[in-house]
Formats: sequence, C-alpha cells, structure tokens
Amino acid sequence: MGNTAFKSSTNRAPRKTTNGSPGEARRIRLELKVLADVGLLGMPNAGKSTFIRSVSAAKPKVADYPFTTLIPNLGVVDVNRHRSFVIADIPGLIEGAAEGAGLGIRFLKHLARTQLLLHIVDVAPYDETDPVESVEAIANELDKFSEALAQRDRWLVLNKIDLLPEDIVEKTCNDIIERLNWQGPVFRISAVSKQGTQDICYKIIDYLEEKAFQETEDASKAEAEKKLLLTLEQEARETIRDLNNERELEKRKRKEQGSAEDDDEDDDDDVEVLYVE
Ligand SMILES: Nc1nc2c(ncn2[C@@H]2O[C@H](COP(=O)(O)OP(=O)(O)OP(=O)(O)O)[C@@H](O)[C@H]2O)c(=O)[nH]1
Ligand SMILES: [Mg+2]
Repeated sequence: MGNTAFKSSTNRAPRKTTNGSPGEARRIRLELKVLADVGLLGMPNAGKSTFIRSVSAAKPKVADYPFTTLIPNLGVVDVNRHRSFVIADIPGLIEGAAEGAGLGIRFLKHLARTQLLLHIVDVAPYDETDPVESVEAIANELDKFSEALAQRDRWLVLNKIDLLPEDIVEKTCNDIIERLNWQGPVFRISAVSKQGTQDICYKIIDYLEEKAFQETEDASKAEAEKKLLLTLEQEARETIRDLNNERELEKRKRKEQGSAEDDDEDDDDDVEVLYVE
C-alpha cells in the first residue's frame, strides 16, 4: 500500500508504506478470431469476395481462379446511417476439406461468432460442376467442423445469374432449389453487377435486428442462443485442436523421414480488417 492509504485527518502526509509482494507470471495463449455478424460460405470461385466488395468498402482480391482468398476479410456493410453489420469472407471450401483438401476447414472458426451464414453458389460454374452437389458438399464439411455451426440459419445465395440467358434464370434456380429441397430463404443475385445485393443487405439487417430483439424480449430464446454459442465455441476449439494435433503428427513424421522443409503453411492467424473510411 502506498502512503495515501495511511492518510488521516491528523496525519495528512504519512511516511508509512508497505512492501509489495512478488507478482504473478503466466503464459497465456490467445487465439485471434474475427467477430462478424454474417459469414460467407461457398466453394472457391463462387463469388464470395466479389459479394463483399459489392456491399462494403472492403476490397479483397478477386480473380477467376480458385483459392484467391487465403485469409479472412471483414467488411462493414452500412445499410443506412445508423444501421450496419459486419460480414466475414473466408477462403473457399471444397469436398474433403475436413480431411485437409484445399485449404482445409480451420477458417470456419472465424464464423463461430456469426449469427447468420450466407451460402454463395455459382449457378453457372465454368467447369460445369453441379451447383446442387457443391452445396451439399459444403453443408457436409460444415457439419464435420461443428454440428452447432451447421445449425445456424443459412441462406442460399444463387450468384452469377448474369451468366445465364434471361429466359432460363428462373428455371435453373428453381431446379437447384427443388433438387436441394431447400426450405429456407433463397436469393438470386449477380455480385458483379450488384443485382439483388442491396435487397439481401436489407433482409440481413432486418433479420439481425429481429433476432436481437427476440432475445431481449424472450429469456428462453436468449438462453438457447447462449447455449448454442457455448457448444459452438467448444466444438470449434475441439476441431481445431484435433487438426493441430494431426498437423503436429505429420510434421514429426516428415522430420523423421528427413524432409527438412519447415512449413508455416495454413497459418490463418492473419486477418485483414477493412473498415469504411
Ligand atoms: N459473371 C459473373 N462473374 C462473377 C460474379 N461474381 C463473381 N464473379 C467472378 O467469379 C470469379 C471468382 O470470384 P471471387 O469473388 O474471387 O470468388 P471467391 O468465392 O471469393 O473465390 P475464392 O476466394 O477462391 O474462394 C471472379 O472472376 C469474379 O469476377 C457474378 O455475379 N457474375
Ligand atoms: Mg475470395
């Protein structure tokens, strides 16, 4: 305690102090996770980064080859002066990502705190893969990462409709929706020409505000959300831990085999945060 602690009406300038005790030292491992309201999911090349560019001031790289995005990007979407939300763009997922295909699934941890997922689908992929299969593959990887995350509301965003002849847009989209037996909200957009993007943003902000309102009004909803978040965090942590253990094992094996290359690949701890000026 310092001398002010011994001050009294009769002794205004005490000389008394006590000695301190040794402090504590701790080793703390901190994990960086982006905080966003909405997360983008999708195959590489689906147009996730194009979407975030078209609705926010974030300018992640966009290119016509897969795996353009290597680190998560955040964008702030200003719907109007007092209403905004944050959207997270992560690297694309492919089938087998949970087993390490492509860039893996560890980036999904950045979606752990989101309230809503947008599943972006290319309706006219140049390699002519089936959009229905791609949606199912991603849903599957999501489930493997965390069942709780897979339970989050997910909206289907059918992108690149500008690539389809006008008279078959409806038919193609309806066919995808039907074959998926998709029950939730669906949007048809062109991220490049911004067709339909504004509409999604309005629907998103309404959804987020309504959800927050429901949780303040109804204690059971708030409780359910809290529970889901806890499960989600735990599942995400466990999946990441398992992935790290596997990575360690692989590294050790490689070392034993004499391959010296030291890899820091997959290091996704860098996050680019881009705010509106
Ligand atoms: N015609 C058309 N092209 C689009 C649209 N949206 C995206 N693209 C193009 O599709 C390609 C891939 O777009 P990106 O935004 O980089 O895709 P991504 O999902 O972020 O891809 P990864 O970062 O690799 O996961 C680019 O050449 C874009 O210009 C669209 O609505 N219409
Ligand atoms: Mg991208």
